[in-house]
Parts: sequence; C-alpha cells; structure tokens
Amino acid sequence: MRQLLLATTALAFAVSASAPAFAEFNERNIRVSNGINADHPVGNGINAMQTCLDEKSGGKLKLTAFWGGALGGDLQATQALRSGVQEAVVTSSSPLVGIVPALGVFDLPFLFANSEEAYKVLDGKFGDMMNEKLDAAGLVNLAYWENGFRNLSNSVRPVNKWEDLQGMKVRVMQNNIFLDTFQNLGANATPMAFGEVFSALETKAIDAQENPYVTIDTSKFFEVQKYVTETNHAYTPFLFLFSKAIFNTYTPEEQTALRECAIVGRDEERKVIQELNKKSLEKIKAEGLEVNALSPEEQERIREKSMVVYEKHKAEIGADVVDGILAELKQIRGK
Ligand code: TF8
Repeated sequence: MRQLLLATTALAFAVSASAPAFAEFNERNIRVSNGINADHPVGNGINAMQTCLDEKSGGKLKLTAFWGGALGGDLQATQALRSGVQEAVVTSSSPLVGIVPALGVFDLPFLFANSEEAYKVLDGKFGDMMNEKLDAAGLVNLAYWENGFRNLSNSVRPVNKWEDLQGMKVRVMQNNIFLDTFQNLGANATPMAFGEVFSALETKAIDAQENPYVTIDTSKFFEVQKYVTETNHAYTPFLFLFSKAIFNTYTPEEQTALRECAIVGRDEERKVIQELNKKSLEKIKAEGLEVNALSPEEQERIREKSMVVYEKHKAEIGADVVDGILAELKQIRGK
C-alpha cells in the first residue's frame, strides 16, 4: 500500500513537472508606440505594467516601448494597429476623431473640472461605451491613461485674457474641435502632428502650443517658448490601444493579463503625473519662462466664450454622446 502511494505521488509529481509552466501564455513581443519621450510618466506606467505581466505570464508577455514618435505619429501608429501590423499605441484620443467621431467629446473645452471627475467618467460606464465604439473600429482600448489638463505656452506675450490670443499662431492637434476653440478665441490656429511641434516652435513657424506641464517639460518645449498660461482649457485622456486583429489571436489568459496589467500601469502613470506636474512647473519656471494663471473672472469669460463650440460640434460627435457625458457629470457633481 505504502509502495503504491509513493509510486502514485511520484507519478503525480512527474506529470505536473513535465507540464510546461504558464502553458496558456506564448512568447509575445508587444511593440508600444509613443509620441512623447521615455521620461514622461507613461514610461513609469509601462514599467509597472511590465512587472505585472512578468508575474502573470512568467515573463512571456514582453512590452517594447518606442518613444518620440519613432514608429510614427499618433494617427499613423493607430492606423497600423487597425491593419494588424503593429500591436499597441499610447495615443491622445484627439487625433483619432476621423476614425471614431464620438471621441471628440473629450476635446470639448472646459468639460472636466478636475482629474477625479475625468477618472470616474473614463473608468466607468461612459468609458466602456466609448470602448465599444473603438472596438467596432478595430481597436481594443485596454485602459484610459492620462495625458492631462492642457496649458498654453507661447513665445510672444503673456496671455491674461482671451483677447491676448488675437492673431497668435497656435498649433492645435489635428482635430476640428480644438481648431474651432482657438479660432473662436481669435487665435490663428494651425493643426499639426505632435512630432513637428518642436521644430515649428523653434523656427517660429508657430508661436504657441498647448499641452500639459509634463509634456512641455519632457518634450523640451520650454527651450523654445517664453510664456506659459495655466488655462486648463481641456483634459485629454490617453488611450492604451491594442490592435484588435492581433488581440483576437491571443489566448483568453493573455488577453486578461493585458487588460488587468494595463490598469496597474494606468494607476502608476496617473500617480506619477500628479507628482511630476508640480516638478515640471518648477522646472519650466527655473528655465526662465514666465508663468501666469488666469484670474477667476478671465477664466470664466474664456469658458463662457467657448461654450459655442459645444453646440457647433454636437451633431458630429453625436447628440446622445454629448448629452450622455453632461448628464453623467451632473450626477458626479451632485447638481
Ligand atoms: C498632442 C498630444 C500629444 C500626445 C503624444 C504624442 O499635443 O497631447 O502630446 O498625443 O502621445 O499632440
């Protein structure tokens, strides 16, 4: 009896030892395209996501990040995902409105009042609804990461009121809502891919651009700008997009690990952004830029002036989508 027991135990051990570890996982090299640089908090997020993937997949799911637009700009990389030739991209939603018009909702000026509000909307039902639209366009959004609240920088004059934007050549993302927002304020708005912004500022082809402090810092725009105004005129999310064509060839375990670890990465990225935002602002000041905030009155005037953009773009975004987010925000704000 004892002999038999030992033999069966030994056999059981032999079987489990011969079954390969992490059998549900295959070796995958996942290329992740980024327009921003490696020292942006997205870098911290990707590291945290990798640590999580290492644990879940026994090191089989590997992320390889490319920075500074090395694999092309946001739009180009996203199209590569749709045609199934590249795995992933971390991109702003704004340049993708030609693919999914509803994404334009996030570009509406002064939509979110703070990041907590944005997190609730993006990580909740509304975010899921947008993910379905992305899915129908061949894109799996693993999670909403943070780009953040956008501020204006320029090389001509301090901006204390919207009238100061008169005639200023402002680069905007390739997006009609941003274009209209700045034109409506009197600026000479020019759509341009992110990768061209630094040299356009340097050669004075444009005077101004708008991005969160961490981007003005990590993309070194402070080297070619003189003034920064804390406008907080829009909060744009990052999408961690995966090619649906490629995702569909992965095992369910691989897919789940990617979704779960993208959330781990998201939380780290958002945390680091909050910390770095303050440091980036200090650095921008230390580099000699003049930074000002809008007075509450001017902030309110610019907000009111910008509200026409909502009506103008409601139909193209989808009336249900615009009304849906406004209703959800009302609920979150409790008024
Ligand atoms: C922009 C965006 C970009 C990001 C980045 C290229 O201004 O805010 O900074 O989409 O991934 O174009």
